[in-house]
Amino acid sequence: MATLLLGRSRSAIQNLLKRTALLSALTHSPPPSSSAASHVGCRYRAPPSQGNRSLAVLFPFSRHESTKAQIQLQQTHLAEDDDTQVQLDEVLDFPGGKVAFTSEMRFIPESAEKRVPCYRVLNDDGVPMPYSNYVKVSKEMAVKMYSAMVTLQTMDNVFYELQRQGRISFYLTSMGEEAVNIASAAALSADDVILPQYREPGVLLWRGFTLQEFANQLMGNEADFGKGKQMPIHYGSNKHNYITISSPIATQLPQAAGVAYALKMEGGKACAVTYFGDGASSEGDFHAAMNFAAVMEAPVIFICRNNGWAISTPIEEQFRSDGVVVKGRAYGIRSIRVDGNDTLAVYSAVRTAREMAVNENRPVLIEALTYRAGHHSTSDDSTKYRSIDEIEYWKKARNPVNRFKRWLESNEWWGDEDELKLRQSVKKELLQAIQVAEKAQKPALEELFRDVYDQVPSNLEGQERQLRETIKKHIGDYPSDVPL
Ligand SMILES: Cc1ncc(C[n+]2csc(CCOP(=O)(O)OP(=O)(O)O)c2C)c(N)n1
Repeated sequence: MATLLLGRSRSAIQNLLKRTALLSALTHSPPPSSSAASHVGCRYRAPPSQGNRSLAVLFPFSRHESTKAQIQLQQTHLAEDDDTQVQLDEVLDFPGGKVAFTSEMRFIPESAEKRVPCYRVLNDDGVPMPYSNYVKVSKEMAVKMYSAMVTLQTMDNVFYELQRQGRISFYLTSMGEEAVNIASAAALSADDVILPQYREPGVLLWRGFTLQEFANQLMGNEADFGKGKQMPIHYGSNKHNYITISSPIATQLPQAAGVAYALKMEGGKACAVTYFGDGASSEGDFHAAMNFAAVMEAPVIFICRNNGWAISTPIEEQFRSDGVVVKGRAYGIRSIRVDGNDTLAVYSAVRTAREMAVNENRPVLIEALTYRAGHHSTSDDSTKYRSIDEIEYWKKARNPVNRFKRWLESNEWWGDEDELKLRQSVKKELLQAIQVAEKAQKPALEELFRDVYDQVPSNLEGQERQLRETIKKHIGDYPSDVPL
C-alpha cells in the first residue's frame, strides 16, 4: 500500500510542478475557520488569521510570513534570555527570508539552560496533576483503553512464554510501553495510515486485529496475511491501514512523509503516523523524513518512543541533544515532549497533534518518554547491560498500566472483579487462538516464490525446481505441515 501511495504521490508531484499556481494554492491553504481543538483544554489554538500579529508570533507559520513577524519573533526570544545587541530596524535579505543582524559575535549554545519539560496529566500514583489540561475521556473510552492495555500486557506474557517453550522462533514485547501504544492509537482515526517500527502492536490491537490474527502471524501459518514470509512480530494489515513492519530501522520514517504527502494530495482528512525508537532517531532516514515532511508540509505525526535503550545502547550514548524533541525545531516542526507512561497525557497530545496535522497540513513531532521494561527481544538478555533494580523499578513503580488503573479506580469505573474477569477471559482467548494457529497448516511451498514479482522470473522458477528435487531426495526431513 505504501508503494501504491508513494507512486501516486510521485505522479501528483510532477503534475503539480507543471501547475505552480495549484502548488501555491495547496501550500498556502487558508487555515480552518473553526478552532479545531477548541474542546481541548490545552494551549494549542487553531492558526490565527493573517491580521492577528500577536498570535502569529506565538505560532509562526513554517514559511516566514513577513520580516516584521520574523523580527518580532526574534525580539521576543532575545529579550527572554540575553542582552545581545540586535539591530532591529535593519535586516539582511538572503534567500530564505530576511533576518535582523547583530554586531556581536555569539555562537548559539549547544544546549538550552533548561531541558524541555514533559507534559503529564496523571502523577505516578494516577492522581491528576493540579491545573492539568487534557482532552477529557468518557468512562466507556477509558475502560476500553485500559482493557486494551491489559490485553497487550497479557498477550506479551503469553507469547513470550510461547517462544521460551520453542513453539515460535522469535518474539518482542512492548512491556512498559502499553500507554504509548494504546493511548496514541485511541487518539487517531481509523483512516490514518500507521507506519510502525515493531514495538507498537497495541495500535493494531486497538484497530481490531484479533488475537487469532496475531497468533497466525507468529506461527507463520496459512492464515497469516504475510503467508509466512516474515519473521514473527512483523505484522501488517491492509484492512487496518497498518503498513507491514520491516526490520531495517527507520525505513518507515521517510515512507511516512511520502504517505502523508500522498494523503494531502488526495485531499482527505487523514494523516500518516509513524512510530520509532530513540535509536532510530540516529539514522539518516529520520533526518531526511523530518526535513521532507516540513518542507512539503506533509500531515505526518512522528511519535518517538524514547524508552532509554536501543538494545544495549543507553540514551546517554545515543545523542548529546536534549532528547529527540528539540530536533523538531531544527527542521521547522512543531514538537512536544510527553510522559509516555501517562495514558491521558499521550492521548491528549496525540489527539491535538492529529488536529494540527490534518487541519493545517503540517508534521508534528511527539517525544514520548518511557522505558523498555522487557528485554530488547527474545534474542537479548538485558541484565547483561543494565541492573535488575533498574528494570524492577520501572516495572513496578513506573508501570503505566497500574497508573491508569488507579485513576480508573478513583473514578469508581473499575474494580477487582472487573480486573479478574478481564484477565481470565483474555488469557482463555489467547490460549485458544494459539491452539488453532498451531494446528493450522503452513502456507504451501510455492508461496515461497510468489508475491515479490508480478510474474515469477525464470531464476526463481529455477530455484523452486531445485528445492523440489532436494525435497524428493530428503523427504524424511521435510516438515509434514507444509503442503508440497
Ligand atoms: C538499519 C538497522 N540497523 C541496525 C539494526 C539492528 N537493530 C534492531 S533493533 C535495534 C535497536 C533500535 O532501537 P530503538 O530505535 O531505540 O527502538 P527500541 O528497540 O528501543 O524500541 C537495532 C540496532 C536494524 N534492524 N536495522
